[in-house]
Order: sequence, then structure tokens, then C-alpha cells
Amino acid sequence: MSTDFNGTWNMVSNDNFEAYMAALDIDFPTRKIANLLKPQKVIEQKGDSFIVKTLSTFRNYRVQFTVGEEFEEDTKGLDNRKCKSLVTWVSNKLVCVQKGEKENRGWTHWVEDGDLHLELHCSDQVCKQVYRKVPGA
Ligand code: ECB
Repeated sequence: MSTDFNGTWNMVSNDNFEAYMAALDIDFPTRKIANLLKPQKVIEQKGDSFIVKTLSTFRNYRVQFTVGEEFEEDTKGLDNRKCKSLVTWVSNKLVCVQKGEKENRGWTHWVEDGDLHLELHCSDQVCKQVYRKVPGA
């Protein structure tokens, strides 16, 4: 049995997000706004099929994928790039490689002590986020 990521998760910490956004060439005013957000992750998982929604008061982002199947990702509303993205299981972690213009781009999700962890990386920058499960949601 792989990890169950289903649920609604609220951000509780966000380290180095600004530098991650700068690595994606996000402009200064947008970074200042985005850095104040406390987004929510809403994850719907059925086996290896996922819908991951990142919701905030400023912008929302949605991605849908099946583990092991490369897909075209359009990061519309974020840095507006196209990537060829592939998510795989690496033991109990969900690892995404986002191939495109930006080197070393991707993310890793895992559940640890009931919290949802996310590491986002681009070039030489790593952003670390933790989300707490909303009970009953
Ligand atoms: C959608 C909420 C954040 C909105 C930030 C708006 C502008 C900043 C522009 C670009 C910054 C780059 C990424 C934004 C950070 C989070 C959005 C989704 C990150 C992501 O790839 O999450 C994965 C893993 O959960 C699923 O898409």
C-alpha cells in the first residue's frame, strides 16, 4: 500500500519560497504577494491517479496526473511555462521531474507524522513547505 495523500491540507510553514520563485523569474511584486499566502492543497487520489489543487486568495493551480505517465504541464498563472512532467514513486514519496527550460525543476511530496510535506526545487533553490490535514474535510 502506498501513502494516502487524500484530503484538504493547510499550509503551516513555507521556507525559501521567495528564492524558489526568483529562480522561476517571478517578478518582485508578484513574489511579495505570493510569499504572504497560506495556500491549501486539496488532493484527490485514486490509486496512482491524482488531482492536486493548490488554492489561495490570489491564484489557484490544478494539476492532474497518473504516476509513471509523462504529461504536458502548463504552469499557467505561475511562471507560465510548459514542462514535460513525470511523477514516480520513490519508496513512499511522490517525486515529480518537470523537464523544460528550467534546470533541476521538480518537487517531492510525502506524509510524515500525519503532515503533508512538499519540497519544491528549481536550479539551486529548494523551498520546503509543510501542510496540516484539515479534519473531516
Ligand atoms: C497557486 C498558489 C500560489 C500562487 C503563487 C502565485 C504566483 C507565483 C508564481 C509562481 C511561483 C511558482 C510556484 C507557485 C507555488 C505553488 C503552486 C504549485 C506548486 C506545485 O508545483 O505544486 C505541486 C505539488 O503540490 C502540484 O502542482
